[in-house]
Amino acid sequence: MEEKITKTIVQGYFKKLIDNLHVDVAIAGAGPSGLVAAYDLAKAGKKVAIFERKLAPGGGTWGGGMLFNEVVVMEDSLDILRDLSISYKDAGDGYVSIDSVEFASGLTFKAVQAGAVIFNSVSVTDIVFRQNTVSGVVILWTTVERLGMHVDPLVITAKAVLDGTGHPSEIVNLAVKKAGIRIDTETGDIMGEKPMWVESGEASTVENTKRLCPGLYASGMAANNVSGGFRMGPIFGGMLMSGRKIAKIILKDLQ
Ligand code: 48F
Repeated sequence: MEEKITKTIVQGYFKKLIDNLHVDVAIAGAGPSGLVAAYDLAKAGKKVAIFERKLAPGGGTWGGGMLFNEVVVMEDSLDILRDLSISYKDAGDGYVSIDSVEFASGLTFKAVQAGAVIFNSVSVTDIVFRQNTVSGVVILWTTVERLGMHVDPLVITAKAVLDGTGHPSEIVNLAVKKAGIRIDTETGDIMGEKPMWVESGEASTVENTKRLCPGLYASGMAANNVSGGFRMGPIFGGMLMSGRKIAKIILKDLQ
């Protein structure tokens, strides 16, 4: 029995890994925007792999606001919640409230059920940059990254790479700083997130969601950081709509 269990885990994991060495879309970060994008892309028949640094996917959703585990969404993104079968309570004035544990687990479950594969505890540490196009991600176990061990990474090639890493926009940062890519922002560089202004941040998260250079896209707070949007705190409709918007853009580009 001991051998059977171990063999089943090892075979199952390595089958998943080998099946995903080349994907249509590689997503860095399993936050709300990355998970919605993964769900839509997988549902549309694309091969999608998400690489998430932490053990638990869900990004900044679990803790609600200041560890009070409720999140707020405006009614303009209710269609996405319904689509994902995530329940919500009317909070009046056009807002709804969601149990953040249901939110995080629902987004994760739906993305995986749609066919996206999540590799958790795996960090994206670099990009593949070929012929002026972002063509994949370089991955490493988070434990190896955190311990600073001198171990070479592995590579996943992809037709499109989505930066869903949240506030630090780590993948776009690599593209700009390491590959010297001029990205599609006012300055051609990362403009940096502005302080809290909820209405503006919610709107600009969706506006700033776009392709930044051949092969590279950003969603959620990564998109906002890159294009200099305001932050918005524990309201998540913009993240959901950003994920949906970037999935549409990527699908169009892959056609
Ligand atoms: O930050 P995060 O939840 O991304 P998001 O979709 O949503 C932002 C909101 O949660 C919140 C907010 C809105 O109200 O302000 O912050 O933009 O999730 C980002 C995920 O990416 C992972 C990180 O662990 C988190 O789960 N991540 C970050 N860098 C890497 C990474 C990396 N280099 N490789 C893999 N995963």
